[in-house]
Amino acid sequence: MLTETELTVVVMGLGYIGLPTAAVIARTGARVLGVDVTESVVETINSGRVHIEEVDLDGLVSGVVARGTLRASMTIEPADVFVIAVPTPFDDDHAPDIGYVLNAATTIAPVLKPGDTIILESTSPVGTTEQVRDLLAKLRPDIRVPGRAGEQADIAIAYCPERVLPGRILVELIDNDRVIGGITPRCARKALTFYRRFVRGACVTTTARAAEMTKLTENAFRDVNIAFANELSLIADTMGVDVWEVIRLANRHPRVNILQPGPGVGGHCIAVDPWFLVHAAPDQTPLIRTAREVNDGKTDHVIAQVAALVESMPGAPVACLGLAFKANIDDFRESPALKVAQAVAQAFGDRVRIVEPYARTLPAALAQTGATLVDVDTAIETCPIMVVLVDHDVFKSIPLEERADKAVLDTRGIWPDQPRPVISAAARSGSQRQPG
Ligand code: SAJ
Repeated sequence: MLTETELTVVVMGLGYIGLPTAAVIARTGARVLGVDVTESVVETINSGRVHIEEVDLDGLVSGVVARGTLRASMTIEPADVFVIAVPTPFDDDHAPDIGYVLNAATTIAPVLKPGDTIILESTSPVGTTEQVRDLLAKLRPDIRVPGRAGEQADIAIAYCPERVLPGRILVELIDNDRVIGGITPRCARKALTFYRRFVRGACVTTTARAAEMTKLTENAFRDVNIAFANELSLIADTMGVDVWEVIRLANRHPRVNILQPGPGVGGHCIAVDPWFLVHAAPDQTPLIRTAREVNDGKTDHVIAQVAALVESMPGAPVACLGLAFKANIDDFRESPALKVAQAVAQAFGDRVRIVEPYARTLPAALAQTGATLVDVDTAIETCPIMVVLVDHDVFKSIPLEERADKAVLDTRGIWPDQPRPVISAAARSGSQRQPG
């Protein structure tokens, strides 16, 4: 039996999931090698630093690198367990691209040996783990893969989706329950033994296909429920009712729990994963597809609302509060706030002041428009129009007396005491033309 220090683990992909996962496993005493295709990422980690912002990750990584239990490299090495945590983007037709997963499997193949375990964590279309198995079987005909040679397989292959929330990754990696889907039950049990080293939550085993669909289901569930809230916000705007008050009141019902409307859904998960289901079963997914369209449409609606408000006050500077895809993080991927700020800046140029405490400089495309990055106090002093795009704590803390005389469009409902903006019905409903 392996002792704590003898287990060797390779984590493929050192991004938002791979790096925290590698560091948490290294903390258990296992010897972990993180493999990434980007040289600067490898160098940064080997010097004990991090290339992404996540609460407490810097301290953890510097500790495990200093102890020698975590190293990074661009080159694969043999190991007992291989964890694949690479991106699975989609193309323009919303077709999932599992190329990075298959590349990772191709990289692992030459160093595989009997007894090894391969675990896919990347969000993946149903059937991907079997495709990994088939690819490994082709590349290494000398090794018996599971599900083909029955329980006589030489290696174990499983799917175990990550489900951690950015901003709470290190806590949720330990505390969340894990769904572990094996190509065979024996594969699932092998992977379960591995997760038991660092997971405090329950570890539940199933098939690889069920685990793959479970992950997609979780994020589609959230997307559909946010779409409901966003649709409510459009109805409430049309009727001149405060949507956040309606939701607060409706949620007093014991079986109602409505989520929050916003400027759209961002991040690299919830705005992406439901398409994997739509792509796989287009005729069975009218609800999931419509939810995606409602959430993307909400961003366009907000852009039109902001344009109408800014046009109604000629020459007045406008502050866009926030660029991140959600509160209190520095992640701008697929951010609706960024999309709104970009469109508004494109239309109104140097009238636009951006406030983003999590950015040191503006993204290049925004800077080109003439928009400037300012701090929150400057925005309050200089901008009669304020648009809340992200519910960062620092924005929530602005008291009414500092914004009472502003024309405010609050897409996140952080200032319930704000007097309603003096904007036309057309602007409320976002029915004016798009800017630009
Ligand atoms: N949002 C709303 N209204 C809400 C809740 C969220 O508009 O009531 C927006 C956010 O502002 C953001 C987007 O939705 O733009 C997504 O944010 P999120 O906090 O809902 O989720 P993510 O993308 O940070 O993380 C999700 C999580 N999945 C679920 O909650 C089902 C996380 O557990 C997953 O690990 C992660 O996706 C992932 O990697 O798949």
